[in-house]
Amino acid sequence: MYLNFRWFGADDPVVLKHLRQVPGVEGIVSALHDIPTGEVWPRDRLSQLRDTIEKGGFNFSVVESLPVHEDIKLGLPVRDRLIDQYCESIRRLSEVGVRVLCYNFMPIFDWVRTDLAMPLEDGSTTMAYDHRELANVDLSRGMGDGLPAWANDYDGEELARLLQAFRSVSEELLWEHLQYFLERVAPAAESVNIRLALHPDDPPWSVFGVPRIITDGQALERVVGMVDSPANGITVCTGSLGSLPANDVPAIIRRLGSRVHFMHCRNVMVTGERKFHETPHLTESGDVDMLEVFRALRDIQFRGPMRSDHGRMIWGETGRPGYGLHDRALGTMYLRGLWEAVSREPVLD
Ligand code: DNO
Repeated sequence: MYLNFRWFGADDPVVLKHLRQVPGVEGIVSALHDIPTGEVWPRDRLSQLRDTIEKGGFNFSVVESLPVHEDIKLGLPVRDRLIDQYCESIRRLSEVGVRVLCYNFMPIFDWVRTDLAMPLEDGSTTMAYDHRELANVDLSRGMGDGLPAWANDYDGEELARLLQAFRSVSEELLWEHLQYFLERVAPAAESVNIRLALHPDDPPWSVFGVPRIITDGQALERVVGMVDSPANGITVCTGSLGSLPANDVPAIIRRLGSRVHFMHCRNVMVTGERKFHETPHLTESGDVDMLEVFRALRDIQFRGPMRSDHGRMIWGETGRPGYGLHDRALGTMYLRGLWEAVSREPVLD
């Protein structure tokens, strides 16, 4: 395992020189966030990003995300050109030394929360989700307004068009579109030594009537079985999977084995049916047994990148919800400590 930190680039309020002071962090997870989905990422922008990261003392090890265009998820004829462009971006990532690519296959919406600053008893704030509150969201105003849709920012009109288009895409059809995509993208990634890491849907159920398929261990096994390439793997996000109590994350890790390409570690507390909030990373704070997650990672001899996922907002920090410096740094130290402990633990048969 090697530790990474997600950094959003030059306009991130979190700066690389502070990340240097978090012991154990070797790599940066980043992306070109301003390139419209579907366009090939420019070489000069990628090398610029790599240079900045290396000057800061880190490796540019992971890209999160290279977003998949909605027309690929819809299976439209234009997908062939879009997939070719996706493969070209992958080749360029390899040229700047990136080894892992995290992406998702959630239609329209990326991760969704209904409260970005729920107060916790300790005076911090955290993000929360309550499925019943989706009914109060006015989608005619587009996504910029109250919904954290990080990869895309469709206006009301575009959103209405997409919601309509996905109405005729069943879960099975979405699976077919994923297979079509992977059959073309996995060989391209394999040939340039990039490991794909599909992120589970967050939350792991349908939102706003749009299908979501990457919701549990069975789905993740289906993904890796679809295209038998060592490049075709998974981001195991403990928080996304953990918001569905039936998901046994350590067992999922053991079954996926060498196809776990990237780890996102955070904790959640499930407080009702399709209702949860994020907590500190510790096992005792939420429903994810982080120690058992780490034992599973040790047992599969995980050598890939890991990052501390969403933190609370603590010590008065403001900024991008979930992505401040302080609580992610605390989380990082906890994860580093768990790794040290499980690595030294005697393994019983
Ligand atoms: C949220 C992130 C997601 C993730 C994408 C991966 O904090 O985990 O936005 O980056 O879903 O494609």
